[in-house]
Amino acid sequence: MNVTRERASTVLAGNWLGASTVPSRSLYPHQWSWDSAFIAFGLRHLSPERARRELLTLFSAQWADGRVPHIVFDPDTPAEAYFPGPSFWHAGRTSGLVQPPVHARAALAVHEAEPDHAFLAALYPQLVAWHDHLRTHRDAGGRGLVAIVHPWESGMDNSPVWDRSLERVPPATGFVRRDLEHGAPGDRPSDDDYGRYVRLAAEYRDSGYRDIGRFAVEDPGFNALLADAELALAEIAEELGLPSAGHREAAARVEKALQETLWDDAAGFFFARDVHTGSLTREYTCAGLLPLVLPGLAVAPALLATATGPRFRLGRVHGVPSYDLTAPGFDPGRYWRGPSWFNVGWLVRQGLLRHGEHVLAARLRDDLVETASRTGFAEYVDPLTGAGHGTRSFSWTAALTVDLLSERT
Ligand code: 2M8
Repeated sequence: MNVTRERASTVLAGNWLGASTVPSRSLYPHQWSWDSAFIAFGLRHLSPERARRELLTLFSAQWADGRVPHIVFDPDTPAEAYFPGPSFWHAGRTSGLVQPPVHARAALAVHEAEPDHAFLAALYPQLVAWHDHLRTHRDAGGRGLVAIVHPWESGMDNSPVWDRSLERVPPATGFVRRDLEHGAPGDRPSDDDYGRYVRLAAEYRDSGYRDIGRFAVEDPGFNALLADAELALAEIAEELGLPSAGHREAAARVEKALQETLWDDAAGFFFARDVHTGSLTREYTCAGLLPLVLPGLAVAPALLATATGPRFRLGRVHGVPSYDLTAPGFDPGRYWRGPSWFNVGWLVRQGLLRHGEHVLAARLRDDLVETASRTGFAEYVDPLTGAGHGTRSFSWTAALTVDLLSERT
């Protein structure tokens, strides 16, 4: 076996809890929603059974209203290992937030690695309920797009795109950050930002996880991944001999709304929209590149031009920078404010392949594999130097490396 693949496999074995995988033993010692989907993309090559278990364990924690919680807490991990832990959320063994819906695509990929109709049939109604939940409970702007109610729901927690919308949230105090025990403060969010996250989460909790509160944003990344997930669901339905047209229509509706609402033609970019003010936040973040995953995206050539231009320099830096390289606030090491993350690089590469950009896709793949291996599967890397940041032995970095290596052979 290839040495890098073997090391990645060892990381995933070390982070396996028996029925799911933690993103990191130290920094994130529970199960995270979109992490598990990315982990399944890698596990399917090592053990399809573990990949199926990963997703089924996550969906065993699905709420009656269809939401898939962003964290499923491990009962055997001490309460003080992560904040906010189970006692904060008042939601049994989960949190009450969500993360981007990449699960249908992951389930399909796991099935492709080792066909298992019983697995698909078990998950299909749960995936349908999950997407329905987003459509019915989160269309805060009334335009057919999902609004996130907390930066954590984007998966890109500390992105500069939330700064303006977070100004109306006073930071909470009187809690102990656990993340700083494992991560360098210069790599992590500031205390004020963390205080705002805690305040927002507490307010949402106190509304019974119902109210769209002070923070409601239509994020192009989240919505593009939902449209892609509907396309995956259509393929799953076809595998199961079920009607699929409804899923393709749902995908087309989100894609149309994305283009009509969040696309700025002059900028050649998708921006997030603050539902409360109705205006676009004109920050160039990697979330705005994620609509590339949609094969029918009409504006793909213009978006690719932005991706390869000075703001992201795709193919000429390490990975895909999380934030505009030319912005004054660009910080190559700080959480979601500049560094490159492997899941984003992997998703953008999928987009490149879907739009026929094979040379650029190959360059990005080689870079991702080399960087992951050299940094000990870092959580994120400096796009300019390739230096590792955040925690190491990070599960999705290892899993997506296995996936990229499997494709190559
Ligand atoms: C980060 O988010 C968590 C909160 O959910 C945190 O900062 O404590 C993000 O990078 C997110 O995308 C990821 O899913 C999570 C676990 O890896 O960590």
